[in-house]
Amino acid sequence: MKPKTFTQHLAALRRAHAKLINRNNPVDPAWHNGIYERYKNPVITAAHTPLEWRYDLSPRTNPFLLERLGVNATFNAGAIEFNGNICLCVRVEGSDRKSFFAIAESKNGLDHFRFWDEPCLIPATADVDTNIYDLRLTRHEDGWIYGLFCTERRDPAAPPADQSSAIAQCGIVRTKDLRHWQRLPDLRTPSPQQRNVVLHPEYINGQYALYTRPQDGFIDTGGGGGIGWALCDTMEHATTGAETILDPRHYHTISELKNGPGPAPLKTRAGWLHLAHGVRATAAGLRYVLYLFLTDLRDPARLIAKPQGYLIAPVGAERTGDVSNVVFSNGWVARENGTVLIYYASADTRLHVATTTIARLLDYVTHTPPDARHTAASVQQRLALIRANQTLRPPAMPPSPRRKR
Ligand code: M1P
Repeated sequence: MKPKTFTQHLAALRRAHAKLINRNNPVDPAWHNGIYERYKNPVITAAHTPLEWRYDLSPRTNPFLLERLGVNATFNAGAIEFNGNICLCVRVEGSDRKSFFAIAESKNGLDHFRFWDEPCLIPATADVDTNIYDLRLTRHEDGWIYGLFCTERRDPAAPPADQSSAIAQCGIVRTKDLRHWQRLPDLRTPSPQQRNVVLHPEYINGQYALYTRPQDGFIDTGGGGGIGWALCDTMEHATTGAETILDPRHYHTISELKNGPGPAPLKTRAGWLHLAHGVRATAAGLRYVLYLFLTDLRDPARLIAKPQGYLIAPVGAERTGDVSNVVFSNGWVARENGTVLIYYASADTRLHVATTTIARLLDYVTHTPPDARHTAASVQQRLALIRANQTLRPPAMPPSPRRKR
């Protein structure tokens, strides 16, 4: 067989890429919990990134059509409705382990996501970021769209033998069009490290409000941890006062090791709806799941409802990848008709969508009992459910097929 020419090889790559980004994404019929739908395919994978970002497409300089700059993963995306479409600010991780942000857009938010021609150009501060990731988008009532993300630099106190200790802080950009990003000074808080910081969409008594995740060390939260709340006067030189913890960690729960805010909360008639991640330790490593809670409409730092357990945990193929047993979310969108699109990544590798409605999420968050904290009380919760069901008249069963005699 004759080897493929450059042109044939490139045509095959283009066909495969077009097929991938144009495929429909049906609901997964095998999944049912009533709370949300899952979908058959991830919405964005590394293979969705444009060929121009990975290959030198010139037969003169790249006669073997080699991939020059690989993409390792696409995950943890901020999300926003923009000009009627869904735009995701995706964390794209190159094969060199550096992450960057890129906008991918879709009409329905479920499939046909297409990256804009070029990734986002995020200006660096004087203290250049080594890596940036996990951007949360907030459309603030001041008229700007803010992006708060994690910026990481090597810990200057780490000895030369330690090439992994870092200082994580919150970087800030703002934009009006998702194309031009104005970099503002990094957030300053009383905590030595910060990850997962989120801007609340409304002023609180004339101040900006932030959900934080204070931590003492780069990996361990240490004495810190829990989802915090802090106020600051301006985003242009954002400096907060003391953080108060609104959702602490608890022994033997889904977030005993650490937790962190996900996307900016959604405003509902019953309160601010929050999506967050919780982490526990297992013999196989850390397990990240997503959970929901509600805070007071007038005082968003006051927790008013928190169901026990998780909302989303990895299932099936979602379980494996670069960092297995992880689901993470920093983006969701509530549409005007009440639909909610939840973007979650699995195993720090690929991005998925789940769909639900504000009505279903409020029902879930207000009618699921809170964590009972110990087994005996947990069994009581389940007994209450079972016994209430026992008082119901048995539903009419479909007639069983008659046997032929
Ligand atoms: O690997 C799982 C997640 O770990 C970190 O999250 P957290 O700070 O809450 O532990 C982040 O690096 C995140 O990007 C990643 O998905």
